[in-house]
Order: sequence, then structure tokens, then C-alpha cells
Amino acid sequence: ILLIFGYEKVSAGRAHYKSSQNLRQHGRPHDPAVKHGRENNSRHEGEHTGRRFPRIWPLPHRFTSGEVDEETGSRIYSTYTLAKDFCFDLHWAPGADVADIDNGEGSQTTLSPLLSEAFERYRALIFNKPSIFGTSLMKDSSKISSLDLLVKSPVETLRYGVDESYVLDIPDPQNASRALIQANTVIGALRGLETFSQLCIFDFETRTVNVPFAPWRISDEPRFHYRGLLIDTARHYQPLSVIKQVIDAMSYAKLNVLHWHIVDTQSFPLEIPSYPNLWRGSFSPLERYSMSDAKDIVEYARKRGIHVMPEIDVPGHAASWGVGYPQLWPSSNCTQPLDISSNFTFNVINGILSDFAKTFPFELVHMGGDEVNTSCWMQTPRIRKWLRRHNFTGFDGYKHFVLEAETISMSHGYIPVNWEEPFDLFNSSLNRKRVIHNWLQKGVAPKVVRAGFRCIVSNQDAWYLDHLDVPWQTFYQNEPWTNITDAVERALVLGGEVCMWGETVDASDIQQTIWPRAAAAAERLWSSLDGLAEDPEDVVPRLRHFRCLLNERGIPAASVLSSRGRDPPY
Ligand code: CP6
Repeated sequence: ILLIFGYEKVSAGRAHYKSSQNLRQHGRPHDPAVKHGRENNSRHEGEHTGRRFPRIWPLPHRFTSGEVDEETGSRIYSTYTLAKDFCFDLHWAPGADVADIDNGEGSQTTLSPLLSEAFERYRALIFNKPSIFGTSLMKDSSKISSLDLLVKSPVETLRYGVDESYVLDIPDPQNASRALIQANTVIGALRGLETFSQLCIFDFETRTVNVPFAPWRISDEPRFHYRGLLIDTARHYQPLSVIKQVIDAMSYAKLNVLHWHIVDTQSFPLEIPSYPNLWRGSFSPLERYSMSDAKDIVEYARKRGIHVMPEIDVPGHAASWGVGYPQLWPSSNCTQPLDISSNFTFNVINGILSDFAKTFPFELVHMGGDEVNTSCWMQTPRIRKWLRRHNFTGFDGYKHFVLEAETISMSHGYIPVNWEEPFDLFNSSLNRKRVIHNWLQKGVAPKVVRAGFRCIVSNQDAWYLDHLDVPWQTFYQNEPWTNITDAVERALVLGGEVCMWGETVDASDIQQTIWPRAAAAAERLWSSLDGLAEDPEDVVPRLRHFRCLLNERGIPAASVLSSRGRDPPY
């Protein structure tokens, strides 16, 4: 007899759990029996009913769980236990150029600083229960002694489009006591570690960490390279600890771009060494980020495989710049868009971009360009005269400004991103290298890619987190490839982004406003098109499980039952 332990608990008689139903191997998990009630125990719900679906969010592209019993043809699921001295064991695949890794002390080492730190984090997440005694009731044969990682490239630089694929094998411990992650890059290995950690469940009866529904074979990769979340630190300052917690949660949901909308009309919290008066536009001297704070955020994100894309939103949304440099304003009572008639304006933009280039290594920078109202330019005689001299209307001036900002950002090696208005209004003038960020209605992305531009999808009716009444189901169902069938055009859709604009949230409620709705979009962006549920209700148990996982890991994600509601009384 092959088995070992039941899913249904260790006590008398239930030596193993057998099912006559086959698990759907490549499809989405199917779970029609949605229970209502308090969610806090739902991580463990299903263990008692025998309902089987992978407790993984976002859903992997391909997976098998359990193995076929040769006598009966039915699937058998086993529960494995992590050994008390469980360890992570990193190996480089043959041919890996491990000499490339510099340990910072001049000598070469075969370690991966990024993965070593990840092992410590995941060890803490997996063994997060103080009541583990190590007195396992399990037979030795059911123990997983280690998770081996076999990685091809030791390169730790995070580049856009890096290979994030991995294969995770949790074989029958009777044949091998080691689980295995294979990945081409350390970033792929990180994604595999996250998936592995989601399969590990603490069992209070045995005080062990178990992997139910084993053996597992998972082969996974993202559908889109760009899976973003916007935070806005201009409308409300967010402490560094809050931003780091957002990054932690992003890594659990396999999101990989933090779009940092740093400054806007209301405040300028970031230090810019080239123009040191700019952060006088912060709400207060306490509500600021030094450049080394920004570097700290970038490094914290990189360690988790997450890019940071900074934004300066010009020429509108920029009045706070003039607190430190009033000459950037058209006048003291008409403060944006920034003064187009002065070289100083473009010198400041250039200074900001040169400081960004030292701090934000991501290939993309966001240059805003949305919601520009040129009436301040028209009301200011100096600027009106400048426009007339160039034979510009206000609209021409707006276009000129966006193109100048484009040129400056590209001169610092960046690919510029703009909100969609410059595409909607004057796309024939724009460099095809630039990326268009949709935010108004759905339906713009097909036009953008047809015109040969790359696109990020964030239509506000579905992916704006500040729209508190939009439920997670709408986030889940928003498909970036809607009305795009051509393969070349689909490839121009880099991905999508959910936007947590800051007017409505501060440090007290940002997490529960982001989660779990951002996770619904994360699955849309990561999982394969045929793995995604047509009816969002099909994923409710799995999403509730993920939401509980976030709660267990200290992220105060809101209930799945409604976007900001509470579970009904029981
Ligand atoms: N700030 C900036 C904003 C918004 C945009 N840009 C915004 C507009 C409409 C809604 C939500 C947010 N607050 N700089 C638009 C990209 Cl509904």
C-alpha cells in the first residue's frame, strides 16, 4: 500500500483518501458548492469535504495532482510532511556561468544572495506556527527532506521580460524525499518558491507542515510580462513600511511592476538632488522620501522580482513642483500645466530624469501626460505670447510639451510611457517605441496595437481600485486581449495594471482596498486564457483561500464576499 496519510486527518481508520473522480488536470478548478459563512477558516475548508482544486493563486498553467492507482484506475492523493530539518538546496544547472556572481567582497561565490534571502523569507512563511513540536506522527517515508532548486542562470539583474517560468515537482516520497524546482532564472525560481509555499499547510493535529493532494507536478509561466499595481503617494503619503507590505503582497500574487505615482498636484514628497527645493512641495517635512529611501524600495522590490516604475505626470498634475520653484508655475494663482515657455521647466524635467536614471533601473518611466487643461497658459500673457510666437494653439503647446518630455526621457535611456490622451489626440507624432497606458474606456487597446504601439491596459471601469463599488468579479473578468486576435497585435499588449489612486486611501486602509481585488486581476494577467474561469463564482473557494493566506501573512486583505463588506453573521 502506497499510502500514508489521509487528507481527512490522521485519526483512526482513515489511512488514505481515494477518489473515484478524476481531478481535472489541465482545466480550471471546478467547485460548484460555494459555501457562505465566515472566511477565517476557509483555508482548511475543503479538506473535510474532499473537494480538490489547487490551493494556488494565480492558477498555474499546467498541473497534475495525485497519481493514478493501477488497480482501480482512480486517482490517489497523498499528504506529505515537511521534515523537521527541511531545507532549501540551490544547485546551478550544468553549464551555468556561476563565476558571474560576485559576492561583493571581490571573490567569486556560487551562492545567490537573492535566493538565499528568499529561502529565509519562505522558511518563515511556511513554518510560521510556533506550535510546531517536530513530533510528527508521520511515517518517515512520507517526509519531504528538502526542496532542491536547479537554476540555469545566476544573473540577478532584473530586466523587463525576464523568463519567469518554473517547473515544480513534488514526487512520491517513497521514490524520492526531495522536491524540485527547475527554472531558467532566479526570478523563475522565486515564482516557484511562492507556489510551493502556497501548497504547504500547517496541521494543528500533528503540528506538522503538510503538502496535501500530492504528488504534484506544476509547470508554469506568466501570460503577460507586465503585471502592474499603481500606488499614489501624492494624494496621501504612504510610509515606507506600507509600500514594502504592498510589495510583499504583490509577490504573493505574482504581480511584478510597482507603478509609483510619486508626485502630483497635491504634493511632491520625493527628494530630487538636482533640484533640492522640489520636495518643499511635500505635505510636511515628515512626509517625504529621500533618494536613499527610493533606492531602498527599488532594492526591496528587486529581491522579490518586482520592477519599480516611477512617474512624473507632466505637464498637468504638477502644481506641487512650484512650491519649491515658483517660476515653474504660469502664475501664483494659476499653477498648472507647468510653464511651457521657459527652458527652466525642461531643465528641471531633465534633472529629475537624470536622478531617476541613478535610482530606478527599470527600462520604463511614466511621463503622465493625462488631463491637461491649457487655460492657465492662455490666461498668462507671457505664455500666450510664447505660444503666438511659435504659431501654437494651446493644443499644439500640449503636444510640444509631451514630445519634449519624451525626448528627454529617451535621452536618459528610458522607454517613456504615457497615459492614453497623447495617443488619442496626436499619435502620429509619437515615437513608436513609447508605451501607451490605457485608462479611460475599454476598447482603446485594440486601436493602440493596430497603430503599432505597445499598450498597458487599465480601463477605469474594471481596474481602478479607487472605484470602491467595483467588485472583484469585474476585476477578474477584464480581459486585456478583448477584440485583439492577431498574434502580432496581442504581443504588443504588454499586460495590465490595477490602479490604487490615493485620494481615498491612506496607511490605515490601503491594503484592504487593494486586496483581494488586485489578486483577481493578477490571475487574469498570469494564468493561461483557458485556465481562467468564465464564471468568476467558480474561483470563489480558491480566492477565499488566497485571501486567508494574505491575512495569515499579515496583509489585511478584505473579504471576498463584497469589495468592502463583512462576512454575514453566523
Ligand atoms: N490622477 C492622475 C488621477 C487620475 C488620473 N491621473 C484619475 C482620473 C480619473 C479617475 C481616477 C483617477 N487621480 N494623475 C488619470 C490617469 Cl476616475
